[in-house]
Amino acid sequence: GLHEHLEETLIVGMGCFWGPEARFGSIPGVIRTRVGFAGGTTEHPTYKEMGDHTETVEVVFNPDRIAYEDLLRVFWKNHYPNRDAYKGRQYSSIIRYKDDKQLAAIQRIQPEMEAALGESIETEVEPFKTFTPADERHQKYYLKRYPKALEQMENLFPDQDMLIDSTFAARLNGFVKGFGTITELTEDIRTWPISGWSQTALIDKLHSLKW
Ligand code: MHO
Repeated sequence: GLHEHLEETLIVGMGCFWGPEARFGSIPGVIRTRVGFAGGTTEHPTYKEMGDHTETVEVVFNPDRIAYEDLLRVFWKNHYPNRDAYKGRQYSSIIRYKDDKQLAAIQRIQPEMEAALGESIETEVEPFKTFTPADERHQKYYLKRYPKALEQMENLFPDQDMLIDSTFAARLNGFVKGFGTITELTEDIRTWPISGWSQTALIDKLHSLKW
């Protein structure tokens, strides 16, 4: 569509995918998030049988508002990126880049993060092949711990896809995990490319939610 040039995608694995979805979902400029499986060859991976895939998060963002480089810094600052740190392939540190521009950014930021860490980084960096979304119960996992609040947003998220694709849900999923404040989110909503009326409706909803 018309706005496609304003969307770019980060695909990373950094341990259990619930936390990274909440963390990235809270960042202004991030449009939507999903958790799923990438990095392997097994067809039709599921949570129970992901084969050689890794738990990953797909972060769709507006590059005019947040740089891929900045998201890479968030990625590397928030997990220990060396392969033996986790319990095997499911929790590896991986990046799947979408184009040469992303690869160049990785090659610029990695040495900076290695200097900060004081160690070489072993994150597995390869071109993107596939991302398979995990089943619904894993999407916006922390927000789903608040069914009472979700009930008050039934009109916003009449089905699971609406919840999965929603910027508001991504922010709230971060908020309940401790990322960001109501004040910051209110200011953020005022910058979203929706009508002023829609912004006000979301802000009213945000301030009236009973958790
Ligand atoms: N709660 C699990 C991790 C789930 S994450 C989707 C645990 O702490 O072992 O892998």
